[in-house]
Amino acid sequence: MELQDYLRASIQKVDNALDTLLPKDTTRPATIHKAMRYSIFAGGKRLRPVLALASAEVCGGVSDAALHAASAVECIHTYSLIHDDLPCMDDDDLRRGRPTNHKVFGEGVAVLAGDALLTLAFEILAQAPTTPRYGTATLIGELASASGSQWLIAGQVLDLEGEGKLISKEDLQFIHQSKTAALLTCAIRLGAMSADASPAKLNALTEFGQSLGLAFQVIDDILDVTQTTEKLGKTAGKDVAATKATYPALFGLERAREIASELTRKALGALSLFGDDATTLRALAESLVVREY
Ligand code: GRG
Repeated sequence: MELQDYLRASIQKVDNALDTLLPKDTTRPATIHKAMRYSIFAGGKRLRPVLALASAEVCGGVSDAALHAASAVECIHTYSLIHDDLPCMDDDDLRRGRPTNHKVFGEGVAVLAGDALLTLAFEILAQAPTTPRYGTATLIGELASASGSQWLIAGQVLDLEGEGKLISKEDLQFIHQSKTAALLTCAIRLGAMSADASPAKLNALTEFGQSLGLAFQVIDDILDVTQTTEKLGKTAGKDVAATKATYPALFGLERAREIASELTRKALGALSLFGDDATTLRALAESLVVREY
């Protein structure tokens, strides 16, 4: 199947799952459920859920078994975007091509919509089918760790503290690993777990996720300086305006591009164990390095 067709079919499955798993927007209190659905269905790329589905398949499983994991990770991702856009964080007006959650629903409801998506993620994952190797506690522990104060939130804290400061290459890499690569890797690992992946396959996919996640954030840094707000669906040039440490700021645009390609090659190398079974994951990784938004 061509990558575009695979993406279309997978995104449709994920959207259907999210539509079933999120409370209806008429459920009381309607405001909070409208706000949650507003950001979840705002047209994100659904990269993390698609990676979860493809990782289940590469381990010999079926994508449907990974839908709870995929949806849970997308809920965490969307909560982080809603909170990141708040005036007390990045203070942004535009996300996924639409006014940010707090611009539409107000700051109080936006905070609560983020909180509710964070909590719902664990409720969804608690309902995920389990396998002989991976029970509910393992799945929940994976998501809690990736979203917690040593990964996702660590990245955000260091990002906030690093504004306007000159930071080292090592610190920048740690921020990117924490705020981006950890959740992306978690999506991949949870997908693999839904297929009862062997430890060797899980390790290979973890390495794949860590390199791909870092490459994804380096490219995100590059797009912030090379693309328009219209194309990105979020405000371009924010990193420069906030004097944030980024790969282009630290290494220059050309070297940042090379680093993204090197990381993508490293990610592809981690898939060798899977041979031809990893065609979809390879195509996905290759498409990310040339993406324009
Ligand atoms: C816990 C508040 C809080 C934040 C954690 C994730 C994060 C740190 C902040 C969000 C903003 C940001 C720059 C995150 C880095 C990860 C990233 C590139 C997010 C955008 O992901 P895409 O491009 O977004 O996959 P879509 O909208 O397509 O889903």
